Amino acid sequence: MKNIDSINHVKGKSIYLDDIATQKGTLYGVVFTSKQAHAEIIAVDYSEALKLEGVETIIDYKAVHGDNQIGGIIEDEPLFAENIVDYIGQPIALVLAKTEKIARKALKKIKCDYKPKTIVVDVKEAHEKQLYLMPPRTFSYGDIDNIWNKCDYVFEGEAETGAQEHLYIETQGCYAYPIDNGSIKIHSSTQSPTAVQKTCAKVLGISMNKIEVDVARLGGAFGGKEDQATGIAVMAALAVSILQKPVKIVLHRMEDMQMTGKRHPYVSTFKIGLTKDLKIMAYEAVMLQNGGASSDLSPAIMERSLFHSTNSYFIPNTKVTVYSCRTNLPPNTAFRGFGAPQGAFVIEAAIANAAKELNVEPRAIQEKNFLQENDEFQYGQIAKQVNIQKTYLELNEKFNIEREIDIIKEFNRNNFAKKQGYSIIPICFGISFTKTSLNQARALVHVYQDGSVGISTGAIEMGQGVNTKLIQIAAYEFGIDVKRIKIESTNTTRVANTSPTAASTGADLNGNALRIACRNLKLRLIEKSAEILKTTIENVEIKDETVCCKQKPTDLTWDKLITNAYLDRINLTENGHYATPTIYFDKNKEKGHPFAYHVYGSAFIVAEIDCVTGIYTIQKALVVHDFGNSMNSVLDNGQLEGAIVQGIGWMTMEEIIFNSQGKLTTPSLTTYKIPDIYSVPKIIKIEALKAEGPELAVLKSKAIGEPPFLYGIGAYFAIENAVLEFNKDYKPKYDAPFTPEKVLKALYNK
Ligand code: LUZ
Ligand code: MOS
Repeated sequence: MKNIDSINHVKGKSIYLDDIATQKGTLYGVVFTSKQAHAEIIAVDYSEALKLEGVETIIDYKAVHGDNQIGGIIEDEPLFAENIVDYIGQPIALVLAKTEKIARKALKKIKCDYKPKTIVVDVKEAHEKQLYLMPPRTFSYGDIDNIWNKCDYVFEGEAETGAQEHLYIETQGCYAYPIDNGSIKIHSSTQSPTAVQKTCAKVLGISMNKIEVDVARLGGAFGGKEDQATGIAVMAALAVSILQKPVKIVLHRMEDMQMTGKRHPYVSTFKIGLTKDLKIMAYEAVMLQNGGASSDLSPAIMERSLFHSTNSYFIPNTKVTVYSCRTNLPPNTAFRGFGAPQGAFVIEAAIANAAKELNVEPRAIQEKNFLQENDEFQYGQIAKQVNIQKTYLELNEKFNIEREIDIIKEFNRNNFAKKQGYSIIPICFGISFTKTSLNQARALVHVYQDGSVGISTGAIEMGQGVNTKLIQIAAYEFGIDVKRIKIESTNTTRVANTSPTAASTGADLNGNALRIACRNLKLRLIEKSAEILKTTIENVEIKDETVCCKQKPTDLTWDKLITNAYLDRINLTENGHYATPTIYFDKNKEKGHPFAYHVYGSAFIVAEIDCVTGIYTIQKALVVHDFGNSMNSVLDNGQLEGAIVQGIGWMTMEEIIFNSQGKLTTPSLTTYKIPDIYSVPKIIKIEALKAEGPELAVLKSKAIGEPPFLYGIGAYFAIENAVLEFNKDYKPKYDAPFTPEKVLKALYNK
């Protein structure tokens, strides 16, 4: 089944937030933000701005009647700055005017006096000064202290990964308006409608039932709207509550890039110990996460870095610590992979480093240390249905990797000014929110009198195709055509207390809730069918829109059945609730069983560099991925391809630079480069591993959103290996992104 939105997307007919017809009298909100990265606010003068014709009002923290607080996990983030600003782009006030143009004009007339304070941008400096957003956390396993002297080889090094801009096509935005009796309706471009609802209620000082949040779809999110859509929505709702008029805020691209947080950059040190036969006996790492000015989702991201710090390997002795450092940057936030790519990069760097020192290929180490069935993860979960070795072996077989490598060696022998490099990157990603309580969902299903079906869940469609999967699930459960089913917008009055659509769990959680709702409703329809057909329920099933009795179609069609059921006053509405079974985690011990299952895969990545310019291309990405029993391979392959390209972008060309004053010097697409059609791998080939999917994946179809992002890590090492082909004396730095400038230096430096 194709994505249900694809035709309308291509025609430009799909409705996004900015397409919603606005009501007469709608005011436009533009955010006035800090121009200093760390300062005391001495005075803000709105008087000149307020004089402008068409400016309605300007609100700041003084207008907040509830709590001026939007921090979701830790309450350390004001909606509007009060006396102190902590980063450039931090909201200070909201200008409301009749048009966006007037509001922007007014913005320039606001005067703000600051008294500068010490700015910290660098994560190492923050660590030295012990500026932390929260206490550090450590995962340990085995006996790290007494293992080093038993290792034949021990290597130490550093690894660094940069930030990444989400660059969702649709920028952050919100449209809110008063409805009856002091209630407010909010259209928000958010992954987390309940977070918007709850935080609006808190800031406005009203109850959650007075806030209705509705989301049709997002033009991309990638984690950037898990938490950071909330602030914008709350500003709009606050203005609505004060003015009792509709208010719209849509950020400009450069505003969005300057105001919002990004993927956390990490600076890490590692120590790895191996035996003579390349078994990794010990691994120790300390990771510094640059969290920005407030904690946002950093505690959860820190946690996922720890969970994925050994990637797809079993290492009998480990100790990994993450420090979340407070700096004067916009609060960094969720981004596809959520700390896992950062954690996995460090172990892959450690392996690459050991391999280079020992003069073996990294794959010689990788393949000796793959996680095996019933191994224990360092957090206590026993690994089941482990497919990493299988994907690795199939990668070698299906794509004849030995031959691929021979071709590369041949190429390198025959070329001086061009070199190719390759890498193999295995992945392992745990599926479930690491915070156990978030692993729940609900679905609401109506069968209408004409046999058509309406479904609502808490899932947000952000281009990933979750709505298509949900329709497939309902069609499958009812035994009817997908054309009968409509998926409604995500709305907090229809489905409440939703978890964010995040952690790759959207289809699993909402799909399972939907299955439960459909099955319970279908049970009543089966009972009714049995009664009409004068048989017992075991004999009855619905297939191809027809009730079958003992596997033979009867003349009781779906339409007739629904008419009968309605006239007989049978309840044609059902609500399903799903909570992932078996998962738990004990934070005191840092042990438990946090994930429903894991996703595995292996990729072979080939890079080619031009040794005169430092410019490179990614020639190939060959992948064997563990989809389980994919319920939609078109969508799943699309997610996989997109994730690889986004991962490659993070590892290669996407470079976020803040200067020492905390100013973003790459706030637009002229200075921040993301992969385009020329920079995607020339060849991407994907093979699905033949393996039964786990019970806890919806219809055994494994989660797809984030895991394949980690394949991008392979691009870094492929480029590095190409550099080493040209410059044998190059000392790898494990400093991503590996931009063409860095490659050029690497080619000619000792
Ligand atoms: N969001 C979250 C996530 O709140 N918890 C998670 O574990 C997670 N994992 C990946 C992406 N977003
Ligand atoms: Mo996410 S990084 O699953 O919002």
